[in-house]
Amino acid sequence: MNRTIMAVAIGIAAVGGGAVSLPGAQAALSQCAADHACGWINENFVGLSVSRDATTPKSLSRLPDNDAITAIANKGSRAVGWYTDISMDGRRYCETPGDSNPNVGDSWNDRFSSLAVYSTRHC
Ligand SMILES: [Ca+2]
Ligand SMILES: [Ca+2]
Repeated sequence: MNRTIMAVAIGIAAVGGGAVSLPGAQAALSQCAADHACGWINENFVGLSVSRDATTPKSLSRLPDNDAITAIANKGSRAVGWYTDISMDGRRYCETPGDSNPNVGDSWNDRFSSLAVYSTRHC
């Protein structure tokens, strides 16, 4: 146990300079409740913006923070599609149940505008 803690501490020190520490990131990911799909405006799950039940099919035609989402998680039981345009249009980033991504990357970052929770576990 002590060896594990030491290893984690060294890992954080090695990363250094990062905007967000690992303990902070874990706390932020936990902001997303069980059975929900969540999006954060900053990487490493900082700045929770949207949290939607992801156990029943539904859609959200406009995200509360348009073109701002950087980190996403799906703690629901169904696939979630994050769309680059409003009303489930444009390109789609698919998250299956249990997926999370602290930074969706340059081609998706700050582009999501709507989302859909599907009736299936895969998009
Ligand atoms: Ca962002
Ligand atoms: Ca967009």
